[in-house]
Amino acid sequence: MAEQNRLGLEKRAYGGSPSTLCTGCGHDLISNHVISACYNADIPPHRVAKMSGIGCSSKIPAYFMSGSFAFNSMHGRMAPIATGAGVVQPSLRYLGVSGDGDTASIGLGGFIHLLRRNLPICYIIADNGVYGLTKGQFSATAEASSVLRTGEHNLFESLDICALSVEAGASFVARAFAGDAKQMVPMIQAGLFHQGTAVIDVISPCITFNNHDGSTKSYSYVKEHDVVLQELGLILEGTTHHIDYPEGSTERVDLLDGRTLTLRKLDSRAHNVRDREAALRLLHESQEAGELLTGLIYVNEKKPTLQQKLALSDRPLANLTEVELRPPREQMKKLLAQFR
Ligand SMILES: Cc1ncc(C[n+]2csc(CCOP(=O)(O)OP(=O)(O)O)c2C)c(N)n1
Ligand code: SF4
Ligand SMILES: [Mg+2]
Repeated sequence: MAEQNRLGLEKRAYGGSPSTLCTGCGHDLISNHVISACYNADIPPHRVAKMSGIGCSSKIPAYFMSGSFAFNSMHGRMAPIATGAGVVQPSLRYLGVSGDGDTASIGLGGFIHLLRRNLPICYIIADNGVYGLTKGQFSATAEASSVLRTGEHNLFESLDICALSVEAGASFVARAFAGDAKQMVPMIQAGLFHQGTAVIDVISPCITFNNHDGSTKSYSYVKEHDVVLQELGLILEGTTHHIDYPEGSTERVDLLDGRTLTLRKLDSRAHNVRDREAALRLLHESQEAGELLTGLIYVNEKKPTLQQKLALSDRPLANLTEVELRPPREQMKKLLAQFR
């Protein structure tokens, strides 16, 4: 019999439709990592809502967990639609997949406000530096030094999604490489169990339009420049875990439902993941040095979520009765008095 997780589900219960992306596209690796992350962390597929926008990247949710809720929205509109869904149905676990074009160009306004509000969602950006679906134009995350396959040079400075997210008040900011399963699986799990918006900027090479010399988002460029900050691990609720790392080299991040993310520092810089200023400095310095830094860059476990700020019920709006929804008589009187 095939192996099962603690819910009694086989891994194939976490699969989706066959991919229609180009063979070798980094986005297909992301789908595989999501499947492993959710299967290993015993997440019931029917309690997940998959959100996306438009782009090759926004097709990713079709390739995992067919049994989940899903909303494939308009280009750049994943953030506001997820916010609406999260407010009326807070009991689902939200998993959003967007592209660098979808998030950092047309959807930038909505993205920034999602971060300010801290909606609980694992927000993956499949970042390939181009608009893959519309045949490979530069996106806003392409480095100024980038050259297209056609020889066209990028005219503009790049926008760093991680630095922007830290600046905008995101409570979890990470960067990863789609080709690194060891890093991606616990990172997605942590993003799903983080209490707030978890931004994961995943460098995901576009094999067709941006995998040549001159690209800073090709498989070979990432492998040469990747500087991994930490080795990540996830401790599940109810499991005992022995950490045999040397004293002081490990940090823990508290997540929902008794889960913990462990970070074993690999980089010689003693980066404190809870220091916002240091996170920005680190990103700026590493960019200057030509490094591609991956790992957990910033976390704030204490930032209240949108639901907490608005004191919303954790039950879906549709399940609340008329009596529960009606304001109390005294409140109603006070409200009406304001209009007299
Ligand atoms: C309102 C609107 N404007 C433009 C487009 C055309 N369009 C479709 S996908 C896309 C960019 C996709 O790039 P990205 O989000 O980086 O995804 P990728 O295909 O690279 O994974 C654009 C401009 C559209 N569908 N809708
Ligand atoms: S065009 Fe690029 S991003 Fe789109 S499926 Fe092909 S390789 Fe992937
Ligand atoms: Mg793209």
